[in-house]
Amino acid sequence: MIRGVSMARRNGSGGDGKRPADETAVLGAGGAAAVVDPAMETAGKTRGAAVVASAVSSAHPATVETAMTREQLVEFYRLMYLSRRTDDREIVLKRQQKIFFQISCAGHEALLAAAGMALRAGYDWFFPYYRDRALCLTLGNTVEEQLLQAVGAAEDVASGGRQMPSHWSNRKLHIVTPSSAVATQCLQAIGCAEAGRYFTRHPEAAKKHTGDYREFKDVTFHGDEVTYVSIGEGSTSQGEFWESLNTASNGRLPVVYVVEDNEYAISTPVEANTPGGNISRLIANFPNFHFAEVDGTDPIACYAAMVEAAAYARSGRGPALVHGHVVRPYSHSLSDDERQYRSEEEVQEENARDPLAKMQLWLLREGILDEAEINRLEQKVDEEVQRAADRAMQAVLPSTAREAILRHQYSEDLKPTDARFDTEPEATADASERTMAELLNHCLKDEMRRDERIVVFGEDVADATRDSALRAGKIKGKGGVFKLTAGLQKKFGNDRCWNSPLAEANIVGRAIGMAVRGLKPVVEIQFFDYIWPAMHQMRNELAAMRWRSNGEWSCPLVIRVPIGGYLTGGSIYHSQSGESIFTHTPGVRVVMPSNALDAAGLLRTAIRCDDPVLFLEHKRLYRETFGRGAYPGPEYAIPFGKAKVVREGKDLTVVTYGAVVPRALQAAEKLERETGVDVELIDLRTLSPYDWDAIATSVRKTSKAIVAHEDMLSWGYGAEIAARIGEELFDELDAPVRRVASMDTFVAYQPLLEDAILPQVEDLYRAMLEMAKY
Ligand SMILES: Cc1ncc(C[n+]2csc(CCOP(=O)(O)OP(=O)(O)O)c2C)c(N)n1
Repeated sequence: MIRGVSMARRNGSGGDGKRPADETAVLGAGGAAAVVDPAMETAGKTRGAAVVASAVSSAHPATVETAMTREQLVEFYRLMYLSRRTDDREIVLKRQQKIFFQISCAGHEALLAAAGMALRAGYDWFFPYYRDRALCLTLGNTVEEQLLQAVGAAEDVASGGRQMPSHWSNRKLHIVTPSSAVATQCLQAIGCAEAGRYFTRHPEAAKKHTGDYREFKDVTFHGDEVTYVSIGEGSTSQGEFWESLNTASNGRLPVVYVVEDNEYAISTPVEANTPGGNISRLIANFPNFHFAEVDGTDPIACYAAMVEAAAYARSGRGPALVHGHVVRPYSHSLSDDERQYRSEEEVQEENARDPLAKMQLWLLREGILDEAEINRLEQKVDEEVQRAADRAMQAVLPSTAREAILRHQYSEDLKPTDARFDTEPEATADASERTMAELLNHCLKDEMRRDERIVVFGEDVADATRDSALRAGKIKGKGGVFKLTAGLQKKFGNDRCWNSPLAEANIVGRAIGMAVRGLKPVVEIQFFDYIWPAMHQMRNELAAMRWRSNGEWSCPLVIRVPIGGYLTGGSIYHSQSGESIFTHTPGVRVVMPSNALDAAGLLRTAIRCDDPVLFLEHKRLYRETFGRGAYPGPEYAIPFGKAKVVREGKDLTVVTYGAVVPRALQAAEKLERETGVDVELIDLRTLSPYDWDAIATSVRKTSKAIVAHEDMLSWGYGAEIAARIGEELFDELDAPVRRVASMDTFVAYQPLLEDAILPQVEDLYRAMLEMAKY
């Protein structure tokens, strides 16, 4: 018997050796393969059977070269078999409890090896799905590397033991670190493709620079590169898939999508996810796309479809999407047992389409390999997998030292706390007092002038998308609902400042993909209240990317967000706070200035540093009289983690930030006037990192502490600071630490209610007075 044919279907609870693939299955006979050209679709025609393209048959009608040599065909089979054998070895290792998770590529090998063969490792860019073992092996990832990830070894190149197996990542090959969240990768792939195009148009921007994040972000790009992204059919239900189609289509981006349709999303069949049961039909009207639907178990058809898709995208005509109908011969993962939700008959039917057995039989039938050659090839692969497994079993495991665990949470190269960001304001000719909004706008302009890698996008941030009237000087332009980005598009062009679709995940997901490539997106979320669609990208992607890839990948960027209430009528959806949700997220820096000068200095540091920064701008402070400042020049920067003592005092400490700063100051001044109590007021300015030394020094002096903020009291930012003061400064305290914050509810519309809900000067005054009595 030929060795490969013995590979029977397995399920999660134990390879039960169901019937091997039906020997009547054939390849390249047309099957389900059809390349759908949008133009031909509209003409009512579907080009069928664009499948057979090999050394033995060359009836392919396409213009691109889709023929494969004998060597390529043999290599194709070897890669498919290598992928399957690696899965099988992992399954054994999981059962032996030597690895801790397993999810396979079984049944998807033909489609993915084809994708790998049609694309260029280290030239094109890859955002693969967890099923993409065969793709990664084809690109040059080794079995040993894959098994090192499975054991969680220190030398695991993908993550150093931080990510589950099948979370492919390899810098050299341009395989970008993924999360486990399905569909987020689609938007990142869009950003990646946009960055490639941007650098092609602005090659100067790619040059190395010292003194900021660019020192650590080398840029490579090719004018004809493409970005690959793959996804399961179930996950196409996620909005981020659709948001990505919007931008790929609108921008005619060189993205090659692969939808791996095995008809199941764990136990949920395709018809429950996709209306009509076929994703190709739903997406067929997106303009500028090349679509292909193919039998994903037919290697030759897959290769032809992938070569055509890649050629289309590479030519700059637009994105391509290959929808491959594959099978899932093993359960979803080893944690799943498909016998609970699939009938024996259904499973048997699918067995006949196992791509590995089909390919093997086809090679035999076509005389490309004989039995002995197949046996030799498979034996060599088996030995390779065995050797890799042996080495992986001996691998050194990661250090459990605290510093090692925390390494790469943030940039190890350039910290925003660095002294280089500590500069004095420049005395300029114009000393007039400017608002926070003005100085932020100046800072954006200065930085964009200095650094061509900065791009600004978000909802309504451009001056005018339809720009002819703008360029003709007939209209002034919008520049953001708060006008913070006014004039950027006009000054720096449409490539550097543009309006995004109204989709927050689209903004952040794309920005991540761009930042991976070395651009510096400074994006805007229009209101903090609407940041939530982007939360998935922010927490699971933006914040985690550097840590999860063990420092191999990073996405330093800035997300500017107008935040907060005190607006008189802002109500629930224009007054939210929620900074502690993000300070509770490792990997992202959180900044919240209270005045114009700090805002300018901190935004500059945010832009020049090497970490992702959430830059929270209090709407109420944008144009306030309080805290205006003179333009501090184009180099003024403030390091993160350095609080400002707004008012020195000796009797009690108030720690606060944002819009509570002016309110606390007012309360403190009133208190001193009326009672002589002398309050020390600390403005944290950056919330993560925060200046513990400043807090501790002050509390040691005053022995009393109030933490005040606008966000809700319970589970808020103050809880952490108060707890730490209690833990570390207990002996210094003369009174329990107190918090002043908003009520534990939303902000209401009616101004009387708004006033009652948010902390006011009187609340702060009362708390200070009571605290002073201890
Ligand atoms: C956003 C998100 N929701 C849920 C999950 C849990 N989950 C992991 S895989 C999966 C099914 C995916 O199905 P499909 O996209 O069809 O791919 P397949 O596994 O069948 O290849 C689910 C629900 C997840 N990883 N991410």
